Amino acid sequence: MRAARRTTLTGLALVTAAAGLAALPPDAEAASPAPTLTTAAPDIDVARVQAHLTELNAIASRNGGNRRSTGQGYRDSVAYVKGRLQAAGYTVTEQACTSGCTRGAGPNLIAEWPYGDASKVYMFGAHLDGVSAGPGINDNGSGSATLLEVALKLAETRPSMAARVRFGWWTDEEQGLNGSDFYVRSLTSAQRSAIKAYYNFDMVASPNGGYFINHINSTAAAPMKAYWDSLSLRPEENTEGAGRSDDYSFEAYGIPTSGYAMGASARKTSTQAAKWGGTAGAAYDRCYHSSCDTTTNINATGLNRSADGVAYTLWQQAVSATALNRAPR
Ligand code: DTR
Ligand code: ZN
Ligand code: ZN
Repeated sequence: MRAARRTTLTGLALVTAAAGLAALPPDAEAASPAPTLTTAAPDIDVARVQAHLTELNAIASRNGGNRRSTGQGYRDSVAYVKGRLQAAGYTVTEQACTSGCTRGAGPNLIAEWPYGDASKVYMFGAHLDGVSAGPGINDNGSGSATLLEVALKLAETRPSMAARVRFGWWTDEEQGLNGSDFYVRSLTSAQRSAIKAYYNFDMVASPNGGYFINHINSTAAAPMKAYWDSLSLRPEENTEGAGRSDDYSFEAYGIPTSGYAMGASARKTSTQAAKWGGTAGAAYDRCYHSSCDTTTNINATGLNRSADGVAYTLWQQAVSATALNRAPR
């Protein structure tokens, strides 16, 4: 769903590739229109993100009520995300976590959009596992479903790429950031230095949430912040989540990181309630790590603003206005 007031940024970003077009007389252009290239980020339909959440909730229900990394609920979550990506044309890799993970944990899932300069990789990640207590829909179906829908939108849009985009869905985060740590540890130093930024999405639809950005004043965070600033959301630093999610695995190796979050068990201050609405003195997510973290534990407005900002950031970092490096249609 298109958020109000996003026209400012899309208007600025809309670029028609003029190369070759300017020399043509208007009638020749009309007779044989060159393909219009645009760098404007697409709108992400929040209803489609919510449909993925409904699937993840159903997967938990069929598997003892959770999607913990060692259970069938996690393996079915991997199969769901993988199947949707493959149907859209991605080559998807399951990476077994062979050290540092809980015994029996399922794999990480990695998908790269294989166009653009391979020496510049922008990664977008979310943990796909949950805790044992419940279905894990805000934590972290929200981040997982957001990335799935953005990846599908990228494959559908097929823009010209300046850089590579790689998506990661991590296993065993809830037991200590283990899947993402294994992934980064397994890369060569050359592969690590090719990653120009890693963006993390963990709890992006908290019902009483706020608008938090990891390393909000960093270069990597600039497009994330620009998008939420364009909606006048006045985002703040994600202090509650610092060092507590998979971005930390990348940060530990010196890779620039950022991401969105809407908050966990910490309580909203009165200042925050005054600027964002919601209930002062109550947790951002009262169902954090509980059985009530179901599809009803989702703030659709926050989810929509997060998903559109992920797409905006991806397009800013990796999409090009030239006709190069474009997937065939
Ligand atoms: N999502 C949590 C980690 C966490 C704790 N507080 C915050 C705040 C904002 C984002 C994430 C977190 C977990 O995976 O348990
Ligand atoms: Zn989480
Ligand atoms: Zn958690």
